[in-house]
Amino acid sequence: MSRLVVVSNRIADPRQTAAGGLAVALAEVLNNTGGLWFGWSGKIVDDAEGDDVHMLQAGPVKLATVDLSHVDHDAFYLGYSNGVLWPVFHYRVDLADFDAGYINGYRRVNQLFARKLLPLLRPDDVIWVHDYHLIPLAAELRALGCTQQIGFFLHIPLPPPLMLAAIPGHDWLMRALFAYDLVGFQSQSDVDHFTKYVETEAHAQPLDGQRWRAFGRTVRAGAFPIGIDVDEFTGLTYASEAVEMYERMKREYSRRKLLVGVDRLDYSKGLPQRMRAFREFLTRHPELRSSATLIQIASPSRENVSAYTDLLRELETLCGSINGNFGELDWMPVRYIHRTVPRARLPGLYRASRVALVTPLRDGMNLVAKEFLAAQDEADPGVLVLSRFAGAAEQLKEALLVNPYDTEGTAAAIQLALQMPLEERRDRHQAMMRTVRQYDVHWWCESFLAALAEAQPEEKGTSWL
Ligand code: ADQ
Repeated sequence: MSRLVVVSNRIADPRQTAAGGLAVALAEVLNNTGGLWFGWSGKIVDDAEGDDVHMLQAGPVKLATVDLSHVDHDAFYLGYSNGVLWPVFHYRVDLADFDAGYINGYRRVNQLFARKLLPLLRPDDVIWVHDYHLIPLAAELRALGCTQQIGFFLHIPLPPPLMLAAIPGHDWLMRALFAYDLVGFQSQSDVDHFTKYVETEAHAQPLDGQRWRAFGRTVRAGAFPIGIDVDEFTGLTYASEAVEMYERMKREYSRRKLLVGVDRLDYSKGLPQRMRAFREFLTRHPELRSSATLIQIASPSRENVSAYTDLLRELETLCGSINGNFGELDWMPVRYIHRTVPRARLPGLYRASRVALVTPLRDGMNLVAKEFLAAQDEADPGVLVLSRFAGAAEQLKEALLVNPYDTEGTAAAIQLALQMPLEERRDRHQAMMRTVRQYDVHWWCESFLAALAEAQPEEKGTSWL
């Protein structure tokens, strides 16, 4: 079995349970193959220092990290990755900051990663690169002579070709995908956008519905919807921290139904739209008002990118005005918490909630939707209200699917969810859990790596760039 090398911007120590499902799943494969995980250390240093690789042995897995200089961090991470690619890939061209210097920083860091990773590689390694920060990594590695199999997985959506074309340098970026042997997306609609782009803008030749040829290379592309580790999450649900949380919530809200939202504070998650829909629900259903409370947890995220500060202010204002207008002495409709809740407690909150509001404007997948389902009591499960623009909506068809821009439609779904009879809740939950179990994070890992193994490396030593 070949050794697996995972490359991602941030790495997690697989020995720490707080790391989450993805780290756990990757750690399993890394453990089995005595693998290597390479990424940014999370440290920002003065320019002169930032060139060493830090090695750490975490059980059978090797962790290798590099520091970034302030200049590189600003241009690569805050600039191109989160100021250009993140907004445009989430259909928010209006929020993109197309500073000409960013792309150089982005390329510089990808070159740094390639240069530092190359000496650590063995000839039969299989390399799996993750996410939008590292799209050109394979191209940089190939330029240095790397001939190993390299796969790429995009955790966020891929927008349609015309939206991609708004990015200065989009042709360079998309061409770089052809340095991979396999490119994986979250959903079929992302694959369709890829297909359309490469066929129209790059004049790639479709080979068999799964592979495309351009720039002297063949790339395979497909949808590999990411899942959760159901057993791990169920384990967390019935461990003491989550059970304590569940019991506390049940006690405190014994006369009310809980609605829950758990997100990073990000404009893609549709938080103001969700609050407006909840306000609409409260306006339309005075009879249901004091029987429901929305707990919204929004963990701080990328606070040094300006679009995020604006969002924070908008959300605080909305929550304040809803509570001011609808609250009673003994009841506040919204509890908004701008902090990260420890992962071990979340399942308790999910289990105590009757409804989850997962209403992003655009989302690659959204794992909160799947985690909420996995934490429910099968005999008395809650209801998932899910945006049709989350990748998860392609799989979870039995959710109450909503258009988050449609305030009234979402408000109506909230009312339906709160009043849904037990039998219907059970049927929908059972059907969705079948999917969540079948397409779990292990399936995701195995099916991606199997497809990568099938995508034969070709044109050894092909010149690139
Ligand atoms: P994210 O945008 O971070 O991830 P999501 O999938 O919802 O979105 O969450 C990832 C993890 O973070 C989940 O395990 C969730 O429980 C946890 N989480 C989210 N908000 C939290 C909070 N407030 N407090 C504590 N934990 C929280 C990106 C893409 C997604 C894609 C994932 C995985 O944007 O579309 O599903 O990667 O591929």
